[in-house]
Amino acid sequence: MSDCIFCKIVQKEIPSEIVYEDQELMAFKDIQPLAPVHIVIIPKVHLRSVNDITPENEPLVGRLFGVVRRLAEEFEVNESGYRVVSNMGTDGGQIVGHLHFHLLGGQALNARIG
Ligand code: DGP
Repeated sequence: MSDCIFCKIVQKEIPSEIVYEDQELMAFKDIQPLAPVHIVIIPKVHLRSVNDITPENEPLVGRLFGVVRRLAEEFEVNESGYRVVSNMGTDGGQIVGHLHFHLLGGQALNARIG
């Protein structure tokens, strides 16, 4: 998608602090961190949100969660705890229309949702 910020990050047209990359997945530090550890994990293929996940790409999303687990270890929040969030649509507060998961940790997070 030519006008998608995260597709531009995938294409390296926009610089980002990449912390993981393989053929299908990428993870980079959020530009507006909400916690000491705030990493965005995405599939490189342009899916708009969780709503776009089909049986065909479920294995990819499963693998993405394996990356989340490894990043939690690498950034040393696996013991203390962390949160994985995917915002969807207007009410979900989604700003960037490319499926992504936030990995947040490094401090006690407010348990309240919304
Ligand atoms: P949301 O769509 O509400 O789940 O949040 C999108 C997140 O993406 C937000 O926390 C900020 C981050 N973000 C937006 N643009 C960029 C960018 O150009 N670079 C990086 N690293 N993060 C970005």
